[in-house]
Amino acid sequence: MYTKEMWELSKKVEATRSKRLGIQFPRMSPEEKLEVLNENHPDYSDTGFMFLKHGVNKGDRVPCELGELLDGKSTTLDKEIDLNKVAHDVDVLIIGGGGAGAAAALEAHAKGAKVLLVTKLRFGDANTIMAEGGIQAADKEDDSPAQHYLDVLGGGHYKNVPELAEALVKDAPSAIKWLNELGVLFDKDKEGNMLTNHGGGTSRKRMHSAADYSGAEIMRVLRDEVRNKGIEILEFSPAQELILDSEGKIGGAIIQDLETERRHVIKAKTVILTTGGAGRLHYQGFPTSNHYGATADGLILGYRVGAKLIFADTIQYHPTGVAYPSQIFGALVTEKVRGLGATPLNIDGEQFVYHLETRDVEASAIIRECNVRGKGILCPTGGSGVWLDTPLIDIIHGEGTLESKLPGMLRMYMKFDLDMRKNPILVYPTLHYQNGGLLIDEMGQTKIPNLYVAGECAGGIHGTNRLMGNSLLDIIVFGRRSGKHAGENSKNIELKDLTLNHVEKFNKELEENKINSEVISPMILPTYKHGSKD
Ligand code: MEZ
Repeated sequence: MYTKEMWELSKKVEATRSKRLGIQFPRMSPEEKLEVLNENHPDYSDTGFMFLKHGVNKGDRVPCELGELLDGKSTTLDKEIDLNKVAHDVDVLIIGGGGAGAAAALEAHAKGAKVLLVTKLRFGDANTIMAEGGIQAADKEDDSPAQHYLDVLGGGHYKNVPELAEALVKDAPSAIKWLNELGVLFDKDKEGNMLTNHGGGTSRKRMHSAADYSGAEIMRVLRDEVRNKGIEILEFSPAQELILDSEGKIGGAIIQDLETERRHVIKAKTVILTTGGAGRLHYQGFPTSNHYGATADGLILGYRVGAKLIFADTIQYHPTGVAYPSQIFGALVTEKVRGLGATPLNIDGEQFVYHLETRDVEASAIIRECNVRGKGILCPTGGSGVWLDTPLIDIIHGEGTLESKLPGMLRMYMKFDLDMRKNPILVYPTLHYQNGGLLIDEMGQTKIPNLYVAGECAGGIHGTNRLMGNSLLDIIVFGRRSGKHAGENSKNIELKDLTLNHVEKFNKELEENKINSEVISPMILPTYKHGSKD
């Protein structure tokens, strides 16, 4: 519920509405975009980053919180692990239980491989299930993968690895078809045609959705399918370290059972890392839309065996996180809200940015409005935000639209006696996604033989800024590609003796570089202790 003062301020939104209706706010020129990014986006700040002193990315810039974990120590240095005592021996080990892991598991299984999926929380507890707005695919007549490709590159500041962006857009129509046939209930018209929307930076309406719980719907189906196929799953079993064999090929992983705290050796001919993002590291003090387990585990595990990071210093701050009420501070307000026409407004009820700029530009404009121009609305619990004029949705598309297209959003705000259909909501950027990650090729392979990465912990696909709906897409495209390739590849692999020598070598390199950290990594679970910065 708003305070009296906030209700008063919200009247300005109503007062300016008729004047704003039907008028499109101008998009920024390339020069204006560069300026707002340089001066406001957290990625462009001089603070909040450090330079790595060791490993394959020595000299590269990473967020401090990630750097501290990359500088951290492995729990396996105690040498108490007997690598000959193998708990599971599989062809394909998948580490991570979100959409990419599930898609990879299904495809590897279809190749006849023995698959094990381990995940640190429950299967499905991942950013996939929290994704709301949709998944992109150019499968309509007025669209094409080539058009999608141009949007992906434009959004990514032309830094994308071209082959990865190409694979993403080319596989997109078949990814939707696959999901649809598996049973995902996409939004359709009466004739059964898929309904699609715009997202920020898209030149065509190609966002396929399931109301505003698209990720949950996709995860529901994938999780069922993995279980139906009888694929083995170990829950509450985070990976602590990757194992190599004496030839330097991937050989498996050490996992820990969170309940018994016992460690187990998993021997595997191929490993696919699908551990997701890093929002729970709260870079630069930002709140996050991410799930509890998003602590960059895959980046730490991959880096220790020598896999290269790309664009690890580019983070996505979703323009519209909840600024108020504080109980849901940082939660996602899906871009679909703006896709349906809601516009951001300042304290005077004036629009200050086109509502569908790419995410980095949109977020920067909101940060500028609040922190530089002083035109944000102060929240009684701290910080500030801008209005999102959500009543516009029903005004533009007709009564009942918001309720039918954004039921989750409506319910979330109703819990706090705020009706988005009648009242604007307050938003501010929230840490949403890591644009970069471990560098892969078109089949999801890293340079470490038989180590694959898919989903949010992979890097290069989106350049330095991902567009809405291309994450649900990449988990399917690269999950499937890596699962197929690993499943097939595993038939020709013979593992030699397993070893953790690389961990000792890595530790030695830390010591040589005078890095003497007490931090243990991967982090596994974030702490939210009283007095901590998060
Ligand atoms: O791709 C995303 O991050 C997404 C769909 C988010 C959203 O705003 O709903």
